[in-house]
This record gives sequence, structure tokens and C-alpha cells, in this order.
Amino acid sequence: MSDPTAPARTNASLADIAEALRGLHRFVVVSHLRPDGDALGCAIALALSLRAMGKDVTVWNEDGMLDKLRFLPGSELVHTPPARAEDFDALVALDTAAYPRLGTPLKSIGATKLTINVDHHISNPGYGDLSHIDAQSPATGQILYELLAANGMPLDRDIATNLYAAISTDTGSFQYPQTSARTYEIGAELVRLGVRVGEISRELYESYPLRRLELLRALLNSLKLTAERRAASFALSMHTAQTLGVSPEDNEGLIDHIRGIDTVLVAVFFEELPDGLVRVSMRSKTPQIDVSKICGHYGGGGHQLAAGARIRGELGEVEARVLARVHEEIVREKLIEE
Ligand SMILES: [Mn+2]
Repeated sequence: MSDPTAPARTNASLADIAEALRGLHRFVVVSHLRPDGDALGCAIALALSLRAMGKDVTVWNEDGMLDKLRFLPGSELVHTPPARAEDFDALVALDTAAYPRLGTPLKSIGATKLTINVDHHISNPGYGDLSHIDAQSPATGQILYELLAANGMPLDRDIATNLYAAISTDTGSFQYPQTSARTYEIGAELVRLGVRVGEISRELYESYPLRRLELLRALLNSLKLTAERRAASFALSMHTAQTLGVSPEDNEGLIDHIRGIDTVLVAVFFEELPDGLVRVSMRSKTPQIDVSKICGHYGGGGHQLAAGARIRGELGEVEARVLARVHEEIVREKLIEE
């Protein structure tokens, strides 16, 4: 591939991507660092399908497999990248808005003939040789289902379970606005393929370690309501994270607790990182406030209603700066009186 950051000429069809997958043998499947259910579920689902086609498939993620999602069939396929680079026929990037967000696996990938990019982030520039970006899709898992189902690729219960986990987690259990009739149809198809909804929901939503709740308690102690209660935020210092012994995956989804306050339109989570950076996660409840634009201002991105950025600065200072900007947006959209 010539330049991984240059935009693809066209949005490739899923049939084109299926054809490319059929024609090659040795794959490395990667997804974004700090992975979620969509990133890992998709990577495992595609790896299992390609393996069932007799392909040689490697799955790498900078953070490896999340403990929380180890119940997924095929989770043992996910590894952190090795020190020495390996060559592949193709790199398949899933659910990753920006090429550098693939993280350390990029250093372990030597020569490749083709880069395939399948994603649903509106900010994805379409990097790679064959890219298929569908920003209407609520999860990359939904696009992947279409890829497998429409092109006669293997799709068994294990693959379906991974796709179900991908779609369920990225739609907030089939609740977020981009959830469509098609999403429910795919959900039904996956259940017909043998997905055990009760079991998987229990694993996904009712199997958290106690420390996650202890983390929530600490976060709620830092709760701030601003912009006449239209914005809510909380912050996690490295000191608190160390004291509680939390791992990055523990805070996944905690922002929904403050997003769920009736008056709130924008929720923000600030997490102090090493190296003088603050990770900002932002959620909006209205298309009037596009958080991918706000985060884009700080070099981040994502979706209209869910986005993030990494901002250089001290925790309290970044907090004040970002909340001021959120306040401005809320005023500009006349969602409060100024
Ligand atoms: Mn996703």
C-alpha cells in the first residue's frame, strides 16, 4: 500500500471486499486500541469466518483481549502484537476511525499487498486500498454481518455470538438512535443462528467486577453539573485509578450513568493519562450538539453522539477548557438562555 493515510478513491462495495478476501490467504485482523465490544467482536467474527474458509488468520490488538469479553468464542485468537514484524497478504482494519488508532500492531506488520478498512465512524477518512465506511450503521458488527451474509461467507453460532456482542454493545443494547429496523432484523438472524441472548446479556451487562462499582462511587463524588444542568461530567485522576486498582476497561460505559440524567444533553468523562494527557469521552443526547465536532476541535473524533479526544494539559485545566466549550455549544444552539 502506498500511503495509508491518503483517502481511498471510492467506497468499495462489500462484494469487492469479499472477493479480495477470497483471493488472498494470509491475514492480520486489527482493530482500535482501548478496544470495545464492537472492535473485538468484529475482529474475532471475521477471523473465525476466514479460518472456516481455510485462511491463515492472525488477530492483534494493542491491548490484547479484554478480560470482560473473554467469554466470547474464539477470544483466544486475540493477541498483543509480537516484537518482530511479520508479513501478510492483507491487513484488515475494523471499527477504527483513524489509521494510527490501530496502535502498536502497526509496528509488527511487515509487508502487505492490501489494506482493507471496514468501519462506521463518520470521521474515518477511508484509508487503505479497499475501504467501506458506512456511517449510518450503528456498529461495525452490522456491516460485517452484511459482508458475511450477502457473500456466502461462513457464519455459524460462534461467529453470530461475536457479531451480536459487537452490535449489542455499540447500540447500547439496541437503544441508540442509529439502531434501525435492519439492526433488529440482523439481531433476529443472529438469534436464529443460535445466539443465546440471556447468556450473552448476562456476560455483557451483569458480570462486572466490584471494583467497577467502587470506581463509579469515586467518579460520582467528582460529579459536576454545568450549563444549567444541560452538561454533566466527572473525572478520574491517575491517583484514584491506582488507589482503586482499576484497569482501563473498568470505566467502559460508566458515562451512561450521567448521560441518563433527565436534564442532561451532554455528558463528559475526563481521565488523566500518563505523559500529561487527558482522555476525554463525550456523549450527546441530541443531534443539535455534535460531539464529534467538539472532539474534532481537539484532534479527536468519533460519532455525532459519541466521540472522544486526547488532550494535552493538567486534568483540572482540561476539564475547565472543555466544559467551557460545551457550554458555548449549548448556548449557541439556544438550548439554554445566556
Ligand atoms: Mn464501533
